[in-house]
Amino acid sequence: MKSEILSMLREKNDFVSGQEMCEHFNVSRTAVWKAISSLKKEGYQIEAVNNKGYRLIHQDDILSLQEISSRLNQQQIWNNRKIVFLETTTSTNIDAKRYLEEKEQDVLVVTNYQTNGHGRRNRQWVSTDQKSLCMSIGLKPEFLPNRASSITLLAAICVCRAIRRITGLDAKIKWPNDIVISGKKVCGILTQMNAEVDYVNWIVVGIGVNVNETNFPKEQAPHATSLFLESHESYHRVLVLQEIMKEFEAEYSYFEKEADLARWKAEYEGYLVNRNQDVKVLDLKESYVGKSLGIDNQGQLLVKNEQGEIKTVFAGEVSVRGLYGYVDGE
Ligand code: BT5
Repeated sequence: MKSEILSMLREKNDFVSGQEMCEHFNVSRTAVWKAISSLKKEGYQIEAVNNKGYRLIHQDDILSLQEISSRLNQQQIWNNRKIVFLETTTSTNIDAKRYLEEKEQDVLVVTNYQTNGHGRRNRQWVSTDQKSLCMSIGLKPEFLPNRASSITLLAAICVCRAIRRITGLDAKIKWPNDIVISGKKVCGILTQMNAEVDYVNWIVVGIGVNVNETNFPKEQAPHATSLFLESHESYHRVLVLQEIMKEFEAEYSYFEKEADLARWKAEYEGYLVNRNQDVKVLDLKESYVGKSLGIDNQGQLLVKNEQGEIKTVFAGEVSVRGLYGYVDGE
């Protein structure tokens, strides 16, 4: 009930009487009072005035199960689906995987602090307690395994839109899975799956966004940035989460029905920071320099090499070294 009370106070943005809450939720005054006290303990500032009721006056950047579920419920996002919130965890991707191995239900895992996050090929993803957004969307999809890599591109579009809408910053995508602002990485996406040849058991889309970080460890500092560092404003991580989920839920319902990424190709290419830029493709077999032209409908990067041939680069198979500021994996 706490999350419903929170939604009500947020929606009204004014005093709500205890009586109104009792009637609305069909509970006693004591139950309302207990829920309000508990919200206060979690850090919400709720004003109580005789004959007027309760009002939410200020909100810090609180990430909690109530906060997440009340925000998502309010917008009819992730309805009736599982949300797991952990104060601290090693990796939300691991938690989501574990959940999907045991249960038949989609899951959203969010944490306040991720201590051992990872990127592709077991690279490290660093997070800061109470400042970073670390979330994993775990799904039991109906599509074939060969479409899984496209989900990363879809998620990148969703994050890009969300960041642009909330901050007004010029967020771009570095193919396939980085969101960058002013040439620095602000978000990374890691998609993992468990599949048979023709069947996906589960898929996890892990998203790490640097939200309110004021600095980064020495190794990341030259190439990493946060929404705060770029805009000099701090943001509620739950708002970033909510906007990403709003986008993801809407787009994923199309994605499940469509055969490829044609619907999103133009938008993705519009955000592509490496478009028409020289890139260095590092393949297992070869390495070459070329111009990145955009993506095909499967989400593969199209690169014109120095001989004028157009090559397709598969997500996850190579790393593309953009020549614009930071270098992947170094
Ligand atoms: C990624 O891998 O960028 C995917 C990151 C996914 C993180 C999320 S958080 C929630 C979920 N749980 C997890 O355990 N993971 C997911 P990749 O493209 O391989 O990039 C990794 C590289 O990014 C590292 O080698 C560093 O150079 C750099 N890096 C690490 N932490 C960073 C940060 N906070 N901001 C910017 N760059 C970072």
